[in-house]
Amino acid sequence: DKLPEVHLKEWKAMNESKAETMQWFKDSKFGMFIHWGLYSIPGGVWDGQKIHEMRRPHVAEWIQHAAEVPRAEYAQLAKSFNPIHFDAEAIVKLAKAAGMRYLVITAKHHDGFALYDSRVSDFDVMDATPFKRDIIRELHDACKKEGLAFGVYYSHNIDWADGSDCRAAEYKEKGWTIENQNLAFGANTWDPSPNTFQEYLDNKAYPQVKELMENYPDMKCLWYDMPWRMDAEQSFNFYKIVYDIQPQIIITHRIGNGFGDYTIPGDNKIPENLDDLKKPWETVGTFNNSWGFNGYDQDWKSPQEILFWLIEIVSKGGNYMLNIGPTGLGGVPTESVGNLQAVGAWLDVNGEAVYGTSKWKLTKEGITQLSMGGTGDREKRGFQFDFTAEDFWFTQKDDSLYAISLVPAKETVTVKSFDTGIGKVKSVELLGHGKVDFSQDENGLT
Ligand code: JFZ
Repeated sequence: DKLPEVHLKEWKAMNESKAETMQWFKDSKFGMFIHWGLYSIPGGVWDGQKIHEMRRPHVAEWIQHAAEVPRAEYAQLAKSFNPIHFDAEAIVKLAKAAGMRYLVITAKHHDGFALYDSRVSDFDVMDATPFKRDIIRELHDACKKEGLAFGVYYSHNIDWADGSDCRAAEYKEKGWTIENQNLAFGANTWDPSPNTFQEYLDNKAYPQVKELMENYPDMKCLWYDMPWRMDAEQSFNFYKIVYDIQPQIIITHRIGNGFGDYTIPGDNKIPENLDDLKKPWETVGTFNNSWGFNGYDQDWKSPQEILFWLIEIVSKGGNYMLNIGPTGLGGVPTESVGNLQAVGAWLDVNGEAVYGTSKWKLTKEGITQLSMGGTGDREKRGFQFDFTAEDFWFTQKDDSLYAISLVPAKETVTVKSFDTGIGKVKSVELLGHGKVDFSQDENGLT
C-alpha cells in the first residue's frame, strides 16, 4: 500500500503495457504450477527423517532448510540430477488435457539452483548436473508449440546457496530472533554464504532475472515469492528488469512493497472478503500437501475436490493454479495425471461456465461447506464431498448466467437465486446436453 512516491508514476505507466495480459489472465482461470528441482530427489526425506518430523513449513522443497543441510553438501545432489523421464511435451499436453490454460515452473527456488542455462551461476542444470538439458527452454518451447501460456517462478529473496543471510547484525537491530528469522524469513543461518545480500542481488538475482527475460520470450507471468526482506528500491528493480525486456509480463504481488500486478491470497487459500482484493488474484494449490515431490505423501486431492477448489475460486472471480511436483527422475506422479485428466473431462463439457467468466452478485447458493487449509499440514484440510444437486456456484458472461453444480441433476432442480428478480430468463441450457424446459417464478428457476 505504501508505494514510494518516486516510483509511483513510473510504475503506473509500466502498468499500462500489461492490459492485454491482464485480460488474458482474468479469462484463463486454471493453470499448472510446477515445483521441480534438486529437492525432488530426496523427496521430503533427509537422513531417514521425514519433513513432517522436522521444522515447518512441512513442504519437501524446504528440506535443505528443515535439515540444515550445508550448502556444499546440498549441492552434491546436482551430481545425481538426471531426470530421464522428463518430457516437456507430455507435461504440456497433460496441462491442456486438464483444461489448464497456462503453466508456471520454478526456474529457481529457495535452494538457489537454476533449472535453465544460466551464465551467471554454475549452480544450474547445465554446469552442475549430468542431465545438461535446459528444462526451462524445453517447457517454454513445448508451450509455444502447443499453444499454452508460459511463465516462471523465481525466488528473488530467499536463496540458500548465495542469498547471504548473514545479516545477523541487522536482524539483531530489528529485534528478530534466530527463531523467527528461520520461520518467517527462511534465512540460511546454518551455513550462510559469505557475500552480502546486495552482492547476491547484483551478481546473481538481478542478472538471472535479466537472462530469463532475454532468453525466453513471450512469457505471460513472473512469479516472485517471499518478499519479506526486500526494500522498495530492490522490489522496484525486480519489476523494472522484467518490464524493460518483456513489458507485457504480469508480476505477483509477492515481489514486495506493493509493486505486483496480481495478488496471491495465500497458499491453498481462498479469500473470504473479496473487497480487500484490489487486484486480479490467483489461489495456488498443492495436489497433496507439498509443492516439491514428497515420496511418502499420498494425500492426493480427488478430481471432485479439485473441481470444488476451481469452482469456488472462479465463482469469486479468481484463478486457480494447481501444482504438480515431478519426481527426481522427472516423472509426474500417476495420481496427478489421472485426476487431472478427470478434471479435464468435466471442463470439456462445462468449460463455458468457467473460462472468460466473471463473478456474479452472488457467488453460490446452498453451499455451506468451506474447506480451506494451510499448506503442508494434512490435518488442516478436512475436505468432505457432501454437496447435493441443488448446491450451486454462479458465474456470468455477457448476458448469460451460469449455475454450476458438482452433482448430476435429478429430473428437475430449482435454482432459487434465479427468481423473477433477475428478470425474465429467455432460455435455459444444460451444458453438454442442449436446451431444456423450464419455468421461472418468485421461488426460482425450475
Ligand atoms: C512459498 C514457498 O516458500 C514455497 O516453497 C512454495 O514455493 C510456495 C508456492 O510459496 O511459500 C509461501 C509463501 C507465502 C505464503 C505461504 C507460503 N503466504 O503468504 O501465505
